[in-house]
Amino acid sequence: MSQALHAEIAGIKFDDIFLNASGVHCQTTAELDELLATKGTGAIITKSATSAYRAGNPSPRLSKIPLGSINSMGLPNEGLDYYLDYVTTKQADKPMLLSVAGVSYTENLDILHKVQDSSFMGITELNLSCPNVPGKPQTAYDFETTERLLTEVFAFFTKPLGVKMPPYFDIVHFDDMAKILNKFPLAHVNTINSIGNGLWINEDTDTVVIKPKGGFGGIGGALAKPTALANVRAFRQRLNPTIKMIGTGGVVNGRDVYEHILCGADLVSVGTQLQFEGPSMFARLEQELLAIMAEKGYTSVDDFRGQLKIIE
Ligand code: RRO
Repeated sequence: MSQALHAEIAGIKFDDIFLNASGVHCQTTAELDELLATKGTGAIITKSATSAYRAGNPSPRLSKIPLGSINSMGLPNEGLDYYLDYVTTKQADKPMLLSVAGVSYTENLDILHKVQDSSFMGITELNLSCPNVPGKPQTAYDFETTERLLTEVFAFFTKPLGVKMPPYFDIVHFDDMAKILNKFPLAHVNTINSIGNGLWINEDTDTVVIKPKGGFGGIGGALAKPTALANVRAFRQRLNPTIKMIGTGGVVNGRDVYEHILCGADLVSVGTQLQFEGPSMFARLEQELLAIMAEKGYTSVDDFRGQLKIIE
């Protein structure tokens, strides 16, 4: 815990700014327990839950690639009840976020009704950006459906709710999606999910490296950093200040974390690097970030959040 690294979302206080990216080290209660006990995590988030257990796509479904990872996990998870039970019964000294991801429009509504009717009072994050379910496009690339869904959701959902967004690559898309998101009392926007449907080829065998979808999968890790920073920056410039931001994508070291905060992130989540380095990574990132802050004379993340300079 560090007083320099703090954040607040929906009135919930975070004593550190790091958490896992949903999907990494968070499918089982054992993994979640481990993250809760890890020095450096200020919160944890569950694997995105569907209504029922899903085995996910066939393996190999995740591969390390130079400068990152490619995955097509296919939403393997233990089902909503498993994660709801965990976040409502676990005694924790850190906030626990519940990630949910229906594979259809109505499943999203059904899941959120169940969360609304539960005793869970923490932050729910609606994943609008799973790139890997065969035949199911990412909701957040369909702007009309996203607006319709959020309108229906906020008609009944009164608990803190954030959204996980895919990367956008066009300024008009930043403008249009921010206008939609600003219509709702969102607790936070988390950006980015993996860069959908990349392809990596093994040089020795001329073969793809993951089995599902003919080798297509979401790209994460260092390769994703410029896109992640652009999305954090673009949304921070456009979203209502009441909507907090979780920056995700391309974090390997403390400098990457620092840059996410410069672009406007309140919390920073880490996926690919956590997958390959393990939870001890968080203490390292914290040390590296604090060293950068000390060198620059900053005593709190508030001193530089959103303070990216541009060339006039
Ligand atoms: O499970 C996955 O394949 C997956 C999901 Br739900 C997601 O949101 N992002 C990702 O890279 N993989």
